Amino acid sequence: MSERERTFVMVKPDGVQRGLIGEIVSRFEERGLKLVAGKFIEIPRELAEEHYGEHSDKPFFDGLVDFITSGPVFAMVWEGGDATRQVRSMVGETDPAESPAGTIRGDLGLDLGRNVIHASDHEDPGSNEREIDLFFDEDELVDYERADEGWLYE
Ligand code: DGI
Repeated sequence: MSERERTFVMVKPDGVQRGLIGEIVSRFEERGLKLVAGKFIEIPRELAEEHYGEHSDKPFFDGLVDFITSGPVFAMVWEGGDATRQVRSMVGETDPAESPAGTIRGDLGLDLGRNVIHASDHEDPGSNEREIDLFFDEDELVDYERADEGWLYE
């Protein structure tokens, strides 16, 4: 059985303004992932710079920070078996143009700089925990059992 873990997901300002929060939350809920935290916030610039710190030397960094702080985002924590990899496979590639139909970016986005959603990187071990810590306090994460859990895992 795959190991249960938590992963960080965020509907970016373009997804919020385009009314896609419900659609995105539904996809993860229907997949069987469990929502353990969620909040609607405007990201302070300092937090945005820390969150995207690995890109600080890239030419698109300032534009990326401007964009992610340009309006509210919906930040979430989802839990499930192998959740980081499962979520990333549902999100698609970084560039919506490279993302297959059926993925969130492939169905809902067109442009690399407006790709609707952020999700922790399964190829960067520990990024899920780091990002959850960055955006949420421990007491904002809710422990509970979802009624269908017995039917989702072997
Ligand atoms: O984890 P991802 O969001 O798929 O991708 P990432 O961590 O490599 O990059 C973070 C965000 O930065 C990405 O969602 C969109 C933006 N980005 C990445 N590469 C480029 C970029 N934006 C522009 N304008 N140009 C890029 O080459």
